[in-house]
Amino acid sequence: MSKFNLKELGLKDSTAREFESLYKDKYLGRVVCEQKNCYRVVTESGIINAKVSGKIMYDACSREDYPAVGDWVAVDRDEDLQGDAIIHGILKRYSKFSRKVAGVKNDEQIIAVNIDIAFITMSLNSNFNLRRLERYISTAWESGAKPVVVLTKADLCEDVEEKLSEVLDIAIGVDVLAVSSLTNEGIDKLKQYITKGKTAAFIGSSGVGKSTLINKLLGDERLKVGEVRQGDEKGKHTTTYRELILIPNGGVVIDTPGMRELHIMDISEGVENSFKDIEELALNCKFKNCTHNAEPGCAVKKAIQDGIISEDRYKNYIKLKKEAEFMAKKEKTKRMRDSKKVKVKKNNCKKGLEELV
Ligand SMILES: Nc1nc2c(ncn2[C@@H]2O[C@H](COP(=O)(O)OP(=O)(O)OP(=O)(O)O)[C@@H](O)[C@H]2O)c(=O)[nH]1
Ligand SMILES: [Mg+2]
Ligand SMILES: [Zn+2]
Repeated sequence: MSKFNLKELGLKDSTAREFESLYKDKYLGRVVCEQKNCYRVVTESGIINAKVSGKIMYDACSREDYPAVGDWVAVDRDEDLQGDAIIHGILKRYSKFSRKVAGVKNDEQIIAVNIDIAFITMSLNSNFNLRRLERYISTAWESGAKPVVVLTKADLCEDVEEKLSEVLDIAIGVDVLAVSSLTNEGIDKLKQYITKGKTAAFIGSSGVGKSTLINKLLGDERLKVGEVRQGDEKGKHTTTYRELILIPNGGVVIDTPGMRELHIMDISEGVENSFKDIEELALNCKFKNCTHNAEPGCAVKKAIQDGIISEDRYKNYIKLKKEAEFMAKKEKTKRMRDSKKVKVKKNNCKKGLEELV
């Protein structure tokens, strides 16, 4: 008898079809948690421990080639009584929210995959920052998930309406909610997004109340919630790993550890989507290649002068565009390097075979 219904766990028809065509003698499961190369995977029969196959490890060029929380995977068993099950393949991802690892390396860190909604959480007190929000929204658009802004701790804010309108001005085409886990304001609205079969991830800085909100949705205190520092109200990084949680009578949510900074990968398309207002204005510039600096007939500069868009928003747009372009170049070089690596691996295999014959 099945314990879990995979559709309720977010399984889409396309993924189910892909699995059936590729893996005849395997079981389908979803990664709920990952800790030091050890995965917890939910299948129809229950939750099991699993590891990746040697082939996945051998073929992997980067982090992207390993399973992440939210992934659908093909496992060899649906029980782990005789030891960890083996993950033999990762099904195609329909969305991926990732960032660049902090520091000089350009490695990618995957925050969540196969999510329908990215709840961008920001508190209405000291964590409130429109420029940071633009960065998160751009990344969310790039991820393929629908961004929804969740402004938390409404009970601690005296000018909710004003802040809401500031956010609505910059979050073009994005739903924005103000919520409070203390007074329950906005919680019903939030619940409407998390319906059966949908997957939503809570993403944002530490201490904004992501785990508290998920506990609200669960109706119990399952997730650990932490204090915030006195003074700047920064969180203490209470959640330390990503986890996928089934909401009774609802969909699936992913809790994520609070981020210090969101370093971006190549999110060029996401930036274009987030800053549609500026992109559209730029079409009216006199010169096609206008850099919106000092050219005559610049529609963007005029909009700034007329107060239609703020100078800060414009500056952030330029900054994000440059960062994304830089990362695009880096990623291109890496892809070329990886394809060479794959070729070398293939040649080595061939050589190995030839020597055997
Ligand atoms: N006043 C008020 N406090 C809240 C609200 N939501 C959360 N808090 C408090 O904020 C603190 C941090 O909450 P968490 O849920 O741990 O925050 P988090 O975003 O999960 O933080 P990390 O796990 O560190 O990323 C806790 O002390 C909560 O009680 C709210 O709506 N109003
Ligand atoms: Mg947390
Ligand atoms: Zn211009």
